[in-house]
Amino acid sequence: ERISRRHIKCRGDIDMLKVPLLAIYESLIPPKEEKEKQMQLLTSLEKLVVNEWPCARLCLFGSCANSFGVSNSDLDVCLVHRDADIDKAEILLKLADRLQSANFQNVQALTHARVPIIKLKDPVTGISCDICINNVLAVVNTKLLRDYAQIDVRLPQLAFIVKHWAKSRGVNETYQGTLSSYAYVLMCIHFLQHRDPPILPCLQETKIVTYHEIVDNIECAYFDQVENLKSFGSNNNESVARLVWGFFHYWAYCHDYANTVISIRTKSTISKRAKDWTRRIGKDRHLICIEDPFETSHDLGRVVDKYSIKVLREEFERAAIILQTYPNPCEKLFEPF
Ligand code: 3AT
Ligand code: MG
Repeated sequence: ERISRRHIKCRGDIDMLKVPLLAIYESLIPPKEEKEKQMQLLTSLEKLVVNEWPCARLCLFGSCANSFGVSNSDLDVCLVHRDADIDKAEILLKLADRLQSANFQNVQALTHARVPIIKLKDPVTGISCDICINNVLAVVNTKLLRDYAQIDVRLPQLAFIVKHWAKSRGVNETYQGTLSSYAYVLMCIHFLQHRDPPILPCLQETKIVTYHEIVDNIECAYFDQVENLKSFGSNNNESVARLVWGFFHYWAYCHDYANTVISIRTKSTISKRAKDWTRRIGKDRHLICIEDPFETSHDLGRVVDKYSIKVLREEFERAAIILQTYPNPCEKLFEPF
């Protein structure tokens, strides 16, 4: 059945869904005042941090800085300390103490997490925020995503709709074995790189490198002059409606989960065998493999287990079928699970 469905042609009237899907996209874009509030919070946090650690700075990362942030997202903040050998737990505990004294709410230091963070809520703006330390790779992958978003507006349109779908359907919870927002955005980029003709290039595969950093011994290099690539996808005139349908159809019926890795780093097919991502090692199962664009030994799919891979693939299929067959699919597509 999977094989035969692979070749299903998109419904003839798919482009009619462009108007309602774009209306959903528009409704998710944060209003200008929200950005201003985020900056206000960042400024007050930075004052407090610089006061204590004069050589530290704060950087935004994640969806508040990668242009894939919907309205009311949390703020992801990274404290960048020049000294790489600092004791992160010690700084986090001291910072948590200062934040509490400064009347921030729900301040929690999670020093034993894989990425140690402080969680807090700002009573002035109502924004929730996570602060981590020296997570410079996340700051760099945030820039990469932001640069991709500049190339073709169909990427942010598709990604907002996919993120909204994933949150509505309960498949955006890494602690329950489904995927992070970051992983979904990488899947959107990969999908648009593989349209025919392609809508996005592989920025890490172009001959010219205009951005170069070495972070935690990992080379991060790519072409970041994206204003020169604004017409890259102009030979492809697929509407966002066709792409949303195509996205779900692709992950439901076309991707070879057993053998191939999802990557945005290169257009060549990467096999799971080549990365030795074929067996379960400890908790990591590699049932869906999504390569981090810079930390290439990192599989973002490793949180997915035997049960949640089934849930994910059934959700992709459900979405594809609804878009293919319902006269007014939008409500059903985003129906809470
Ligand atoms: P939301 O709008 O908050 O759902 P987001 O883009 O902020 O989406 P996350 O909160 O999942 O995404 O993650 C925040 C950033 O942290 C995104 C990315 O720069 C980085 N990040 C998240 N997960 C990973 C990971 N597994 N490996 C490397 N970087 C990651
Ligand atoms: Mg976030």
